[in-house]
Amino acid sequence: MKLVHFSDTHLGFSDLDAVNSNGINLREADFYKAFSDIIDEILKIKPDFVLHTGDLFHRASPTNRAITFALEQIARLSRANIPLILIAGNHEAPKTKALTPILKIFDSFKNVYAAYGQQMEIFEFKDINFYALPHINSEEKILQELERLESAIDLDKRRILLMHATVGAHYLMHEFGEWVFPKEKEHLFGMFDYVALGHWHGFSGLKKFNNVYYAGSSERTSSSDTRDDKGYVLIKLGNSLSVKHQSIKLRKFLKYKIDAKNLEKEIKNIDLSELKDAIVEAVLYNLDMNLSIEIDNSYIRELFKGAAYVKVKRELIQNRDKSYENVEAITLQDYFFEHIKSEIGKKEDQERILTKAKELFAMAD
Ligand SMILES: [Mn+2]
Repeated sequence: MKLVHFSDTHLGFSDLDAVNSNGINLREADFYKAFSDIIDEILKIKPDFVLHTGDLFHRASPTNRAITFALEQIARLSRANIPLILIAGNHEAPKTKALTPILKIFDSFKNVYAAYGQQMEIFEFKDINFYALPHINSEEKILQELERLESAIDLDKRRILLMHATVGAHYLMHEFGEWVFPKEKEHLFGMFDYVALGHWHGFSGLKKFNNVYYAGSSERTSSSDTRDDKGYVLIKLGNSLSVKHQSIKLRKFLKYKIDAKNLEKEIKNIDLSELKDAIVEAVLYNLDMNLSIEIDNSYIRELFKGAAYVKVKRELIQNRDKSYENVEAITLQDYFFEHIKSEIGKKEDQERILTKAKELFAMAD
């Protein structure tokens, strides 16, 4: 039996101040592409089942574009008669009863089995059962559902558990409403052929068990996520379990550290062929205030021509040995003005910054 497990596709996520040629946020479009790339792969693999372990959508109320896209893509699986088992994650689960869960849109879909109703669902097939535990807001209700799960396990069939949770402190996402799986219930995992987890954005097999896996996300939800293991998991269930992660191709994220005092020389070392369609973070370091004023962001962006987006970050030199005596005695405004005078050499620059600073302090008063 072949299964594909993917997760955390966050449709509707957008980031950075950049749009593509269709006027759609560049990163939002990247997430759609990652999703359709995975669906393309699944249609080639033709697995017996597909699992999605939550955060299909980035929000509980996604945009029309995100909803339309999801419907089109899931319909491709449905038409191919590949059953999809789906659970709600913390991002798409409504926090109040007043809101209809978005995953309800799949109710009338053939071959789609979605658990989103604040309770565990069991989807039964001929030789295999799927125990689908969606994100549940109430901690008390979760524990009840775990009890119900334990007593409902049918040991005569193959068994898959789907959850969107943090298992063990290492996988904490530090997000509002995330669910930490109770340690004293971890023995349950041994009762399943495979435990499909969502929530953590990197592919990961849990060391303590040999059948518990996070599929990871399909794209990067932040520029600090430099992992390349974005894609899906291919599972073979036979006499033993085989789990293999397949990465998909993503837009490149490139980071450059540039010594501002040696700008000309540093620029020459940049490999321009690498840049095409990449998202670039250019960190200018060794900057003093004068130099920072001289180097314009548009100048830096021009240097990385061909990149899809360039973010310029500046690191000013910290002057640690400068100390102000009697700091308490002066106002923040005076303290700041003193700082400007001591840091900016050029008189006219000094005047310009002081004028602007006075204006801003007046506004804040
Ligand atoms: Mn997520």
